[in-house]
Amino acid sequence: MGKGAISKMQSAIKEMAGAINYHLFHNRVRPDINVLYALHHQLAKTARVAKRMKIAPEALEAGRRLREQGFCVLKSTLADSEVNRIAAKADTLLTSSHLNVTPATALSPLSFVRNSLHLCPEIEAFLEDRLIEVLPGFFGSEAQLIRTELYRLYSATTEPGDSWLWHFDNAPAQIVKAMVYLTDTWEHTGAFRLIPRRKSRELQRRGFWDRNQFGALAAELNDSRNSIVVEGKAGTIVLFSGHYCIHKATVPRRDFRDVVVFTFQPSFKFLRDQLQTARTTGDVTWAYHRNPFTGKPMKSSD
Ligand SMILES: O=C(O)CCC(=O)C(=O)O
Repeated sequence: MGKGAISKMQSAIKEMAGAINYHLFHNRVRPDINVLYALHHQLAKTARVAKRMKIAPEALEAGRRLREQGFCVLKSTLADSEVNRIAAKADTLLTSSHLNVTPATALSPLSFVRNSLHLCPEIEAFLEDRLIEVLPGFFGSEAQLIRTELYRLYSATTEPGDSWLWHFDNAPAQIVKAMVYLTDTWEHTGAFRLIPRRKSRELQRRGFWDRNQFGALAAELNDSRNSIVVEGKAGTIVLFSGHYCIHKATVPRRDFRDVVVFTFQPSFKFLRDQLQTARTTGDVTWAYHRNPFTGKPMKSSD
């Protein structure tokens, strides 16, 4: 067999393996990473059961909603004055010329703070507030914080690409995000939009994956009857699965919108105990494609 034929066969095999992986895991993450995540999750759940730890009924209920619909909205129990104090600190940082603040541009009307957990430790109050208690209700195990993002969406004259387009996160099924609004957020001030799990899966089965190629499905993606516009006052927490739910950012028509987004995965250890390390080492800047057992980066896809 000639070299050309061998390389053709190799790419056909690779394509077939990719298709099987997509069919099984509904993402384009490498199969070994998906399998490791599933195994890690099962073991973390077993460890929690073995420790006979109870999960509060309210956390179980939030976990059930998150599993069934792919999202759930929680209200912070922090006092308004406390939420305002955290939001004011975030505002000071986001509008400063600090080295770790990346300013907005015309193509990307978003400013963000790198090392946000370190520079704005006040945001941890949202973890203590609801998330530490609620996440085991979803995972059935402890949770680990793998990424923290603090950013502001500005209004713009054009709708940019990237996160402003309908998309799935190319992440294993075990990863969830918690977006906490730091400003009162309404439809016209850049509310987060999401298509619940069942409809998202239907659109995926019918061909939606690439945010730049929605073709015949554009009308359905943009039909407001299919999506949820998450509105809420500062302190509203949107827990969602970017793996299961198509979602997008929206350019505010007025003002701006500030959020902190925490990304979590299952864990064997208490979240509270891991935070002590995060506080001393600065931000937690994990990407999705890591070995969940060791934390070592793995090539994202082939
Ligand atoms: O900030 C937003 O509204 C969208 C966030 C998003 O697309 C994401 O976290 O994947």
